[in-house]
Amino acid sequence: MHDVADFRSDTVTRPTTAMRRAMAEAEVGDDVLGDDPTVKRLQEMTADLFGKEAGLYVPSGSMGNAVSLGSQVTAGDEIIAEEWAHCLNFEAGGAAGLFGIMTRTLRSERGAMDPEEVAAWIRPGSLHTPRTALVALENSHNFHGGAVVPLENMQRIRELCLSRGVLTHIDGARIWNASAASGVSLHEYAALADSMSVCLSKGLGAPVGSVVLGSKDMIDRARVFRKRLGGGMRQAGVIAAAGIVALTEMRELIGADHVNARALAEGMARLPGVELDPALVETNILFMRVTAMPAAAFEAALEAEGVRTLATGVDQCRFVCHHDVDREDVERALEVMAAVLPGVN
Ligand code: TLP
Repeated sequence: MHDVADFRSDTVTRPTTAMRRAMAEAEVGDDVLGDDPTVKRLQEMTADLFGKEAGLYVPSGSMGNAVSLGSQVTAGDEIIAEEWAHCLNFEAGGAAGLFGIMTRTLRSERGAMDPEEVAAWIRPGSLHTPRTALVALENSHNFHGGAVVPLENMQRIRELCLSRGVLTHIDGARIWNASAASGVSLHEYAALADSMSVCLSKGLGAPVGSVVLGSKDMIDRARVFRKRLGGGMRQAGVIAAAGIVALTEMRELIGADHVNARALAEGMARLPGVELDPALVETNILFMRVTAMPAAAFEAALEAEGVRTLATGVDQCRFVCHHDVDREDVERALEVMAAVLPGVN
């Protein structure tokens, strides 16, 4: 149990002792000049894990998506993405603001867009219409409650993208969670992507960093965009070392976060004044509706008792399980909720 049970996000995880040790001992060089051995190792390890030609270490998931889009899509071209895609909703408008990218958003069934609808919206470009350059997928899907987008759905979209000359990007910030929950391998997912961004600093617990994956050529272009955005880091081996520990030691622990999230959901579903379907909790994220009080008041009431959540709407909160919350934290959170929700006792 922790002093504060922080369910706001899996981004709040602190580096483990092994990570801090690796950081202290990291061999470093100037990565912008291409000679930080630890960064190189992290990039190669990640690329191998996913069966991709090359990898590029970037400071954040947002930059991972940004360099993937910026290096592959020309201003005025359009991308198709699910309406709640992180890259369009929570990255401060980067696609448009940085690169002049047009966006076409589609509704979905728990993050899985209808391939027929995607096909209908792919446009070759004309005197009047933008050209569709890329389809962006996200798995697991954050704002669909950590839903795992089915492999077959992604495969169908990939096939039609290939047949129409359109690129595919996967925001795999939580691909570890998707893979652990579905049993689909990292290679199988990555085979569907021209570019993919995977985060080390969410479920895997590294303090910072993401890796962009793609062909050698794609990664060379992405490196230019990373530099352009100010993301070229010098002795970055100090942080990349924690990423290596994250990849080697933390992936196998991720299933425990899913078990905790399901237990939290099942406990919450028994409370009055709360609505959610625990059966929909597939990974480490859950969204719940609080009907007994405004979500902001609920968030504040829990905070006062050392339990943190994120109000994501007037009547909605998100809870995320991760390495730094354990089963006791889950039990405590349920007790605190029972105490603050009116009508329980
Ligand atoms: N998500 C954060 C917030 O921005 C909402 C969170 O707490 O979940 N892709 C996906 C699917 C993400 O969930 C996030 C972060 C990112 C990209 C961006 O990663 P960072 O925060 O490293 O820029």
